[in-house]
Amino acid sequence: MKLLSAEFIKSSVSPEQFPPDRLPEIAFVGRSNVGKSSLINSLLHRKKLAKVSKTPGKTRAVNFFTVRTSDPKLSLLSLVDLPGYGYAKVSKTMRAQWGPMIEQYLEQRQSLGAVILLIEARVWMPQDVMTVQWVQSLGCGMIIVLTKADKLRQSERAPSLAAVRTACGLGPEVPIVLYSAETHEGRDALWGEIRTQFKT
Ligand SMILES: Nc1nc2c(ncn2[C@@H]2O[C@H](COP(=O)(O)OP(=O)(O)OP(=O)(O)O)[C@@H](O)[C@H]2O)c(=O)[nH]1
Ligand SMILES: [Mg+2]
Repeated sequence: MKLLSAEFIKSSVSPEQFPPDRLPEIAFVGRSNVGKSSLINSLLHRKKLAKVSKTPGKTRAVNFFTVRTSDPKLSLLSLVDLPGYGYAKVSKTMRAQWGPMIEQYLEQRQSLGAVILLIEARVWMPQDVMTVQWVQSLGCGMIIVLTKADKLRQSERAPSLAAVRTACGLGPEVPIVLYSAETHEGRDALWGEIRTQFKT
């Protein structure tokens, strides 16, 4: 599969601003700083399409990207970078706005074909487990990505995968991909899973 183009479409701070619900869509969900924006850049072979930051809470809006690929099943797609959850330092008002916006997006977006749920390998938390269970209840395709795989020792890789599968009560049908946005490990595997899981 070849990437033909990738472009930023718009940034929305409320559901009324979301672009039309037309293209098959993939959403990236996970805690602040887990690596959502970095993963989007890595998947798209771009360095700065989605804004990355060391400071958690960088992505404060819902950002939409449009991607064309040579794969007939994934020829025209929308990718959505959601703000991270669980970052304590943002103001209460902001958190009160984000939570419902993310929930509303995930529950109401008709064209949502798959959710990529990011969890940082080794440092996952109870909130991640709850999010996995909630996303599963939405009924769209779900792929778990364990991020920052470059920080794991070889001996930690298999146990990290197994620990997340057990903690989240995931059956073998839910794919978990180890990914590093630094080395791009997992990129082909993740595109393969997107192709398989995508509900059109
Ligand atoms: N070592 C390593 N660092 C990573 C990786 N992916 C992301 N990071 C770093 O983690 C930090 C956060 O990355 P972002 O991509 O901005 O995370 P995010 O989930 O979009 O964060 P918010 O927008 O705040 O929700 C940055 O300092 C990245 O460089 C990875 O695969 N390996
Ligand atoms: Mg981000």
